[in-house]
Amino acid sequence: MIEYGKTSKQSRGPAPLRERGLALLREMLMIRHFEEKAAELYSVGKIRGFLHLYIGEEAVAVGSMQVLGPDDNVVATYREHGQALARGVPAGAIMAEMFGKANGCSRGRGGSMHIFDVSRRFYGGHAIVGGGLPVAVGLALADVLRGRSGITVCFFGDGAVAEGVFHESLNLAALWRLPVLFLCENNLYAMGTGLARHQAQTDIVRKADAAGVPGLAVDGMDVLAVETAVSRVVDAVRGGQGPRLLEARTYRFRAHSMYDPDLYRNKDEIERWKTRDPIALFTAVLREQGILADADLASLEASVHADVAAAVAEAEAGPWEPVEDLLKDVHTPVAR
Ligand SMILES: Cc1ncc(C[n+]2csc(CCOP(=O)(O)OP(=O)(O)O)c2C)c(N)n1
Ligand SMILES: [Mg+2]
Repeated sequence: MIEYGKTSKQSRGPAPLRERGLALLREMLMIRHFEEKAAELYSVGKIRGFLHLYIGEEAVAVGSMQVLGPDDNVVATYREHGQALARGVPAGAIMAEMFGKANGCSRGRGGSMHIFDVSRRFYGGHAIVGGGLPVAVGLALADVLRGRSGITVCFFGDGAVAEGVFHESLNLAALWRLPVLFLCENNLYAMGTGLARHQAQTDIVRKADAAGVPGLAVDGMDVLAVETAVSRVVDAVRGGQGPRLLEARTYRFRAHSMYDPDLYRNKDEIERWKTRDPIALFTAVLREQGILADADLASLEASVHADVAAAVAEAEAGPWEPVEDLLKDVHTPVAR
């Protein structure tokens, strides 16, 4: 039988195995199809600016988000559509944001890299590599000072471990025993630069250890393994033991961004990783256990396609911000 981690969602009442398995699969399929549609819309100029796809990494966002409750904070990077969808940010609000429409979750001002939804404690979307790390530490400190019980999960890439702010953020979080889970999505590349090309120490768990933050690594292509590992480290963080780091080993199947010709990776390497596609792996698990029949998969696919189509329709129908509002909220008047 598939083993599920002891998660907070689970503690709200164990859903039947079949229902939970299909829900996890649906969330991953939603991210995959949402992004495939975004790529298509980018190529016809409906979405402009930068667009970084999460395709291949879906198990990390979906597995980890199962463990979080509404009082927890999430901070992500510019590759954040997956985390935003898994956190429950409405697909239409994300799509409209990418269209630059006023009904976008950041009112069309931020685009793909700046998905934000305070009502769901989803604090970005950060275009600066490592930019979310100190924000996460600040959110956790605010929770402690206000006596709130939530924890903060900060997603960041392997490229961010090269930034000074990574070490500073881990140091402060450890020193003040702040409730932060640093979740490194190690997809082996920072744009076109492989981890071993810019780091002498490529073991990210050891780097965290040096800052006084215990860490763990997990197979980021296995949604159940991610859920279980996150559940384990989150138990420690919630229990007041201070911050933890989880390194999810994953891979992006697409180029860094829509502008990247992807010439630095060996095609065989990409194909090898595709044999561990998180959606295909989990589909196989569910089939083996008799949880998923062909008809279930077909109906999941159909309902996800319908949701993506509805999100696009919402974005298309949304208004543009009036030109006279363009300077609104750009400058704060200084009181003299
Ligand atoms: C401070 C800073 N330096 C450089 C960049 C340019 N840049 C954008 S994405 C990126 C790679 C980051 O890679 P990683 O953290 O591994 O995330 P991934 O794209 O793999 O998800 C770089 C260097 C930036 N946005 N911010
Ligand atoms: Mg990376």
